[in-house]
Amino acid sequence: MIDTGQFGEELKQSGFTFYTGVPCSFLKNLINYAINDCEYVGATNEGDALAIASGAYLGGKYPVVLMQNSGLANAVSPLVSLNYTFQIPLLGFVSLRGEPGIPDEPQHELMGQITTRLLDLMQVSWAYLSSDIVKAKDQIQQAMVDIRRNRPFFFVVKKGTFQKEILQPQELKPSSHPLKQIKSTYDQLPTRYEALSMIHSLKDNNTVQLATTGKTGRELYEIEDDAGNFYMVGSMGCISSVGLGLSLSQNNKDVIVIDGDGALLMRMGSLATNGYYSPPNMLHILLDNNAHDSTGGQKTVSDNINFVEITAACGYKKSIYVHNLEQLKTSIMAWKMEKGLTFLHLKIAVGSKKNLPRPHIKPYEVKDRLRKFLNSGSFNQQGDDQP
Ligand SMILES: Cc1ncc(C[n+]2csc(CCOP(=O)(O)OP(=O)(O)O)c2C)c(N)n1
Repeated sequence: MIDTGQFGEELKQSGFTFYTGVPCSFLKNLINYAINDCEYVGATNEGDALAIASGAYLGGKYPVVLMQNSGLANAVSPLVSLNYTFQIPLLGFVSLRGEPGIPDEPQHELMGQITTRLLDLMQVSWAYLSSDIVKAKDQIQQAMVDIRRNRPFFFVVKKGTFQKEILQPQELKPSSHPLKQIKSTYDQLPTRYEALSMIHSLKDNNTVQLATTGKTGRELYEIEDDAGNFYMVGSMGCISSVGLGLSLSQNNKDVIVIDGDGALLMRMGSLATNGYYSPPNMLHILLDNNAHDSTGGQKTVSDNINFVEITAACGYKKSIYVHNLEQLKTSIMAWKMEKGLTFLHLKIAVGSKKNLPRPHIKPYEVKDRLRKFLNSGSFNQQGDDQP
């Protein structure tokens, strides 16, 4: 068995201090180590964990993601369309429940058979983690080869690999009394382009704008391509988790997440994680057209959802319904002064700019440019380029 503390210290030496994931009993000792000795963000879903880790990477960290192999299925979308596409590396640990020949629960049987094939199919490099500490330390260095090439690397972890690590008592975060402002008058329904233009007009050099999948990113690019912008492609629903990882890693930057109703509804569990970790430097703006506009305008169920109540209940410090562009402007300006994790809900019209181009810049170039922008500021040297 591996001495978990010693292995964790080796990871630390290699630059890995930021962990996120969803627990598995096979990994609990490493998770306990991460909670006790490092920064650990407990995600609600393994896909969100990958997005949180990716945000932390943008912010200059080298992240570790922990998950059960059943959760690898939840992680497929960001692995293939975020990490692969943007060339965002991370170190993964996935347990091998249902290992062929070892008795386990029926729900793990098939995933146990296909875990490594699934990684192969996704073109993710992997290795079975040795239970010999000397070999395992060596394996970390081998994994670094892929990480340095901006590719994820996964260790597949068998039962009984890690020695016991006792979970220290954890501090509980008391829930706060959020400020809520609900809908109180009619909506102006600006276009998405008008809303994005307003958001972008208030951007300063200390601000990062993360735009959700589809036409939001494309319209933001059309308004102005900027080193502080990130245009999500694929990985629908992951943008606020990327924002969470980034905000926690770069607390001197203002992080503005621009979401769509379809995307937010797809991964609504992420709101609970955002609210709990509550980075004060994150502003989450929902442009809600009650439609999957980017794919042809099919209706979402957002008209039935009270996002202000939900985000407030999840622990956002302020949740505000904004009825028009003027209120959007004053709310953003107020947030820049007061900070605190804030959610703004704006109803917009369906439709987008005609002949909308796609970004000419490649996703990995957007990522490289953003990392450079984030980590070159004189006030922020948190970024750790060690590996
Ligand atoms: C996992 C996944 N499912 C589906 C899609 C296809 N898709 C791309 S954008 C989009 C609609 C997004 O809707 P919304 O977030 O409301 O933004 P809008 O297009 O209305 O601006 C869909 C379904 C995708 N990229 N990823």
